[in-house]
Amino acid sequence: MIFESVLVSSKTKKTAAKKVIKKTAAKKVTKKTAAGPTAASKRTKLICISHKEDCDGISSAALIRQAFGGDAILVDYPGQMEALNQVVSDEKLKSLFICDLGLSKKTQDEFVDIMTRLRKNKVSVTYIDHHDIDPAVVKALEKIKVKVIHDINECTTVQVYNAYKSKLNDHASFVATCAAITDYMEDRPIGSKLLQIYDRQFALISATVMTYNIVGHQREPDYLQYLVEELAESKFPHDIPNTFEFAQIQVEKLSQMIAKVKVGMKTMKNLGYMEILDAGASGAVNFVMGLSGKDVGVAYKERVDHGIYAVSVRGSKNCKVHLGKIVNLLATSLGGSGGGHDKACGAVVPKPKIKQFITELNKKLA
Ligand SMILES: [Mn+2]
Repeated sequence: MIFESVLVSSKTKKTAAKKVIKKTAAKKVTKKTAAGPTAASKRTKLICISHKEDCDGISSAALIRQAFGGDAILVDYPGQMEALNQVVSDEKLKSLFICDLGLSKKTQDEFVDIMTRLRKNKVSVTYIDHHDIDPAVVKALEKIKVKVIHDINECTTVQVYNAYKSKLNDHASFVATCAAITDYMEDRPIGSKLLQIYDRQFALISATVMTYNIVGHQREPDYLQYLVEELAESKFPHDIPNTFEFAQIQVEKLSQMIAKVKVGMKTMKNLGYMEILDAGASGAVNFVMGLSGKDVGVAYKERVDHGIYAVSVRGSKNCKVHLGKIVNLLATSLGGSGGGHDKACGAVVPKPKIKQFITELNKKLA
């Protein structure tokens, strides 16, 4: 869902970036960009770099595309900086949007550096996000005239919708509603107003089917691009071929996961935990929390070639601590990294430290 700092092979990442660059180059001029003969600069390209792992990231990219045209580059957290470093040397780049990609202590300085280079080249940059951010970073970005749209109380797509309503059609409010649901933010001031426009059950099933299609196609960058285009063209999820059939396959896999968690989950005083062998940790973690009866669930999966565990952590409504902050400090102290929201976060932990990570986390929850 949210700050899943891990995942997806660099192979997939590179393919995604390459393909988008090619596509963009072939198009030459981005939609709706006035590039008359009088234009002083040869910069014409508009790019949106957005989060590829959930409905909020994909939907943000779709609404930016509907409002401004241009192309999307879809990335996960590890691929974020690589994509930014790639666009910074693109001499055609005129305008850049960065959506739903939170920053961490580890990435924020490099991020500001890259933004500074873009601004020196007169590239217009808009950063739209809802993840916790260091106020000093916002200051630094505003100083170099990066437009920052940031509200921790609304998901990114809702903020995109709110900022560019006049350039969007009516259906965009539905795209934003689904994104808000997926990010557990449909109860926020703007999000809840948008949800009221639609039948709740209709919005829920649409958001859920979209989410299963996004999660199940993480290794197919062309399909994710296709989803961005279809949403930008105001298609409902059920009007995109085979989405409901695909969602059915995903729910079958999830029901098998419930059975596996019941057997494999272990508990400590303050948390439930489980190593996941054959699926993503983020798909299992809610079950680990729920079925353990504890207020915190931890699921982790080994990335064999990286010597690390990709860890997902979830807290229940009763969980009173800020898991993102605790996990950030703990993972960093063990030579890894991590962070995220109060009740949903992720981490990368060196393989030999995973047991220590769980025991220490259990202690900090006391
Ligand atoms: Mn989001």
